Amino acid sequence: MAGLGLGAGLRLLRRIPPGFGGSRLQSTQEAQAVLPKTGTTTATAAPPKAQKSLEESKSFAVGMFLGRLNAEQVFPYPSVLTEEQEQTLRELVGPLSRFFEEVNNPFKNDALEKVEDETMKGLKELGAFGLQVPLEFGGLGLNNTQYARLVQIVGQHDLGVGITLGAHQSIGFKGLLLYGTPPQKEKYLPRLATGEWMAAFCLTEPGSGSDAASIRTRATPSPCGSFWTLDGEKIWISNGGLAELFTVFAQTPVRDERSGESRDRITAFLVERGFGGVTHGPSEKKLGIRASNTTSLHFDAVRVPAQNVLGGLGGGFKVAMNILNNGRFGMAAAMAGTMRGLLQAAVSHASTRSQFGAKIHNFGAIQEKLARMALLHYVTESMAFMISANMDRGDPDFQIEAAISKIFGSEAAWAVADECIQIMGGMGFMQEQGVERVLRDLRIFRIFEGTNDILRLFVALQGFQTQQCLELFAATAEALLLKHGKRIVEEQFSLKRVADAAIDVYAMAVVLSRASRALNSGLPTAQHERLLALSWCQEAHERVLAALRPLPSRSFRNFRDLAAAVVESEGVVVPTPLGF
Ligand code: MYA
Repeated sequence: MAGLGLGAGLRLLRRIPPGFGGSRLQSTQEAQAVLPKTGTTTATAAPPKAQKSLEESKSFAVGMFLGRLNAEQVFPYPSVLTEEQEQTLRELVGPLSRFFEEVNNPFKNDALEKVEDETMKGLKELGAFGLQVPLEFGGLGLNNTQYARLVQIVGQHDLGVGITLGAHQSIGFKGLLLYGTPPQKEKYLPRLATGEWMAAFCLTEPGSGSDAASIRTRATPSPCGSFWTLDGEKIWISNGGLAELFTVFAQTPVRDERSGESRDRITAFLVERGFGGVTHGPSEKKLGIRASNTTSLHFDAVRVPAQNVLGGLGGGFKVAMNILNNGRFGMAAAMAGTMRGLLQAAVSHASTRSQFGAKIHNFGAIQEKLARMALLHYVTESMAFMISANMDRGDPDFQIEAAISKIFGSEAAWAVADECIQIMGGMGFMQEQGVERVLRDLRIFRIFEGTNDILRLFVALQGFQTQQCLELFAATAEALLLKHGKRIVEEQFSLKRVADAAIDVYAMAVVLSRASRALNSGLPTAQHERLLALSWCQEAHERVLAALRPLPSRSFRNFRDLAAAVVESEGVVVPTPLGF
């Protein structure tokens, strides 16, 4: 695990008292002391607040690891829209859906490797570039729940367009919304809201992917203090070739108040293309989301005014993390939309295609696939709107849940696309059906905005930091901590299983909540939702038990040895059965 600090976990483990043998933290204060200060905020609020004490945290996921059922954030299933907000949303849903059905052409965008000019123009007219920008700056002023509903529509029709819009507002200028000063907002938001200017988020570098803290782009202060000189290279930047405004993360010298020494810390900057010295590489050739623009970016002695520091000197790592935390539910919403479209395509085929004298939806093998696809969709959609509502209510702790929803949604959508193609058989493999494009587009969602592997470590380690867990979590966590001590952060085999169990427990709570609401309100779909929830929970329960069952360390050692041999041989180790 060289290079991957997940340092908060390490720092925590350094604080475990010598001889820690399953004894729990004595007090909430002790537990609180080891939790990272992962302050978060809603899109339009002031900069993130410090994390409240564990006792006060309403997060279901934090509670889960504390051995406490924090039901309040999850039950009843939240409804946050006022009548007016619902009305505004209804007035947007129709035109946006029609736009995607009648104007946008995902086949053409994919083939052209850009979003068609007419489509871009139409999206701007609809206000799609400023969905969450406050009204006073020319945006639509939507909250997270309203945004999620619209993102679903985009995700259902064209993920390439979704990334163009998402890279702009979900991460490109989200930092400006979260941390911008009033003059920064006044200067940039109006142009960004209309789409006159596009934005991009510049974190990743050739040598820095998952290990975000290792970036090498550097900003040096001028002697007079009025500007910074920015130098460095960023890669795989969505909207890199289109954007006029970049949120750029760079190392900066920061004086340590106590020691007086200068050390490097990350700072975020708002960088205009027009500052000079900003160039981009050619558009990358990609497996999917081809309609979106991806390029490298080069910053060569760019003069950035001091007032363009975003979120304070040295605060850039937290700025980056909180932008990502705030955007992740949007990915789950987009995935829920994609699955809705895929299920429609699969059903349309299964209910018209006859084989062996019957429509194929009558066969058990197809029925199981359709049912599982519906389950995965239901869970993802329930998570996305649960989290957006939690954020809209001002619940400060949602980052573990948001990471869970991103992991779950991206894997669910991949599985649903795969099964959709399987149901459609040879037809699904053909370009003209459009599902092969969706499959290609979906592959990146398990990789970007934090790989699912890194996010699983984040979920498990954040949970471990509380040191007390629901019964089985407690037993597992303690056993693992006892066994591995400070080296637990390196035990990725075990951490993955704990994260998988946490994801399943959260998914169960969310669908139980949504189905209960449907039953209590007598919705026409209530019985169907009850069945979805029950079916999901039966299997998820078994998976949790299996994931937390101690695995013989031999299994992990075997994986390690097998991988080492493959690496050593630079590929397959054994010859063919013929021996040559
Ligand atoms: S953008 C590129 C995405 N890149 C990443 O996601 C990078 C992944 N890496 C990381 O996140 C970090 O490096 C990790 C930490 C997590 C591995 N929230 O010592 P540490 C705090 C708040 O553990 P490290 C892209 O892909 C921590 O508590 N705080 O850090 C484009 C500690 O604080 P303190 C956090 O070991 C996609 C400090 O930071 C968090 O170095 C395009 C240091 O922690 C957190 N999460 O590694 C998408 N994590 O010092 C388009 C850590 O106080 C959008 N900390 O104890 C599409 C939208 C959908 C469509 C929309 C349609 C409209």
